[in-house]
Amino acid sequence: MPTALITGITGQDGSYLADFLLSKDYTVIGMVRRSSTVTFERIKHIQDEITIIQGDLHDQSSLVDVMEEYRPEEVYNLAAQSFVPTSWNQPVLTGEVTALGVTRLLEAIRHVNPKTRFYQASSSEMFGKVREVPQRETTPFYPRSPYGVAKVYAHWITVNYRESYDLFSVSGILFNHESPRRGLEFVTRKITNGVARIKLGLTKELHLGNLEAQRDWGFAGDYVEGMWLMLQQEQPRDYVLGTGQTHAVREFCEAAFGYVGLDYRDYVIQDPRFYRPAEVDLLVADPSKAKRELNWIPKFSFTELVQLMVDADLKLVAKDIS
Ligand code: NAP
Ligand code: F7E
Repeated sequence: MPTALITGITGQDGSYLADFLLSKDYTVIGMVRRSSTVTFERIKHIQDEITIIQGDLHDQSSLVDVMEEYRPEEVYNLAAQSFVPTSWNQPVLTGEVTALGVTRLLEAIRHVNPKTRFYQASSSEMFGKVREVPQRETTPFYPRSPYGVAKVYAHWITVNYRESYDLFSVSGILFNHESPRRGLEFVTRKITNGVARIKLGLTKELHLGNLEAQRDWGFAGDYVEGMWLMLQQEQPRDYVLGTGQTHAVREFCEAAFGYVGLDYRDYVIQDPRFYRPAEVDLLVADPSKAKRELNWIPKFSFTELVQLMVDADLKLVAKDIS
């Protein structure tokens, strides 16, 4: 069976992708960076079925070693400094990992085995101050954060290595995708976890930033299948994945609080601490190329996603206090 290397396996997407590839009988190698405490919360249920190895996108030799030792047929580069606000506080680190890290990995692939198929986790944040609505593969980029800028570099280096060295390297331009495994600082999870804590009496308020920003939110489990499909095509091409629906943060609040019988206006406080130096106001995907060529269609609706996340957080918080 094929071997796949996943960088960022301890993250939200890495864990769902590992679940998915195991279900297809892949040998899964997960690259993790060294840390003083274990960060395997999202993959503890499959820890015995995957091989964990140390490596870091900062470190070229670690990437070459991993490629030489495991010779994967497919590499999914999901590792990144992925939190947009942190990219203003740590812009150089964000560029090192999220942008240059991709070149390091592509170089390792080119030297060790140029037949390796490569997936780059690109982002709708590249569209930023959008030039057209909805956004598709040909929409010009206008990133609005150091994170978005780094992802634009990573996108073009992926395209460039395909065109320069004939690598099978593809860029999946994914719109926001969420789940109960989403990091707690991202707005959807912050809201659903806040709803659970309020409902169960642990707190009375939830501090958020800009409630008017609109995002195209889907379920992460649907999106990892799209990543895999991109690497199974005859030709390497780039694809947008999204639902084609957009909702404001305010609507997410309304749905999440409403689901447990609460009115978000009684609990949500708009707090300037969470405003960004430059905002991405509106994102909505045109995923028609992925539908046409990959037969990829997201299965979860917005309401189902909100409810899935609130239910999971209610369980989690209840367990924590029991
Ligand atoms: P995430 O939960 O933040 O996971 C990021 C992963 O990258 C973690 O496993 C992290 O390891 C790892 N990492 C960070 N720095 C590293 C380094 N220097 N070397 C090796 N690994 C490193 O992100 P996600 O939501 O799963 O997203 C996966 C990828 O898709 C990211 O590249 C993200 O930018 C991109 N993306 C995400 C979305 C979305 O809506 N989720 C949309 C478009 C694109 P630790 O566990 O040690 O921190
Ligand atoms: O913010 C607004 C905030 O941090 C969404 C990453 O996975 O998706 C993600 O980036 C919106 C923004 O995600 C709060 O201003 C309001 O407009 O959940 P987020 P993001 O910045 O869209 C893209 C596609 C990626 O590639 C990234 O890696 O919500 N917002 N109040 C808030 N956001 C946060 N985090 N916290 C608030 O309190």
